[in-house]
Amino acid sequence: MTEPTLPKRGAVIGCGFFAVNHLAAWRGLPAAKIVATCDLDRERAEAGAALVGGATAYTDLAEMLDAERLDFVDIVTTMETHEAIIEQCADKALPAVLQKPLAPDLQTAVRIVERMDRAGAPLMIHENFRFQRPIREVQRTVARGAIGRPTHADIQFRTNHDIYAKQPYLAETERLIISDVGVHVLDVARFLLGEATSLFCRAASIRPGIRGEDMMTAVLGHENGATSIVAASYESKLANEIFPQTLIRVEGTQGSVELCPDYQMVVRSGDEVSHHDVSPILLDWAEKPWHGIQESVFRVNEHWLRCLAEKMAPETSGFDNLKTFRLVEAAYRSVESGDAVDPYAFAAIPEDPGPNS
Ligand code: NAD
Ligand code: 89V
Repeated sequence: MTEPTLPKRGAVIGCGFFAVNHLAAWRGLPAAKIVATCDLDRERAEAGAALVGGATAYTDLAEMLDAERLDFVDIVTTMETHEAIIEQCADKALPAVLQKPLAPDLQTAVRIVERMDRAGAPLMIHENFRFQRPIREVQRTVARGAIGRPTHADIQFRTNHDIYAKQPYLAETERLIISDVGVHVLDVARFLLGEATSLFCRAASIRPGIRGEDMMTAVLGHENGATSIVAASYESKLANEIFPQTLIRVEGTQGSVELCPDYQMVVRSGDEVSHHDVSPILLDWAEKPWHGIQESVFRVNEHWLRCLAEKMAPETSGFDNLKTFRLVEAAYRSVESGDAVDPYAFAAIPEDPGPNS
């Protein structure tokens, strides 16, 4: 008789604004059990523990890592804390999921990925835009050849939603939209069109009183010959506010696929046009308009558990996300210089040595 598969024992580090979605998503996955939460703020740690039920709340990471028998940790803290937290997890060779952005800069991001690799501990970056159902459907349409060879993509995240209300740190950070949501849409560009060999980016700071840039437009040249326009804005006063939706159009030699407002996808394949409702599932704990992102959190967690069980590299492994993060860094370099940047020439990053390294 095969042994029943015991749930993987996890801990969530960081129980602030977004962690509520991680905790709710873990609660819905029987293959995992969150046995501990940790936050510097005791009230937040205890609220997180209560959300999953039966977990122990800690305010000291070292104490939790010593006291608990864990199979993985899920780190939901802001980027400036990531390297120190990873250091402690790597010392225990603990598999870790780490929220985006991987780090404040590419050098730190490389150190984090290499530290976990040296520890032999799997690392996945919680980069969830590519796990959103509508974006998966666009990618599936392109991948199955419905539009022929991709030639162009337009990927736009434009909003005037008050993101600062729940994430006040965003108003203070020097690197704002390219780091915060540019990392999402640049990852989507890789997901849809593959690696980029050139990048030109412009940015602007529109909203009075914020420190960083809140508008970005990048033009990418991809290895497959396609061009993408990847843009994001937190100061777009549009007639139809669609936060947090990403609008996408991919054109190819045989047609096109468009992700339109309200999760409506239109495909032209040859002379045939079809319409598809690719709305995210509204999970029982989710609420609009965040439900698309919330479902993607569930999908990321599901993927992580499968990777742990099957000992396979996550789709958004640390090594993979370095390729996205290199585009973030290249975008900042391009904004600064006013020139296009070759991401490959601009910075070397380590390749995944593979499972038997
Ligand atoms: P937050 O500041 O609300 O919460 C972070 C929490 O981590 C705080 O409560 C803080 O006390 C705690 N913390 C910091 N250092 C710690 C340590 N060493 N040990 C224990 N606890 C520690 O931040 P947030 O808005 O929840 O964002 C967290 C991360 O999630 C950010 O990187 C953000 O970019 C990301 N995020 C992702 C998405 C998405 O996946 N689409 C959406 C929003 C935010
Ligand atoms: O999804 C995120 O990473 C958030 C955003 C405001 C872009 O939704 O920071």
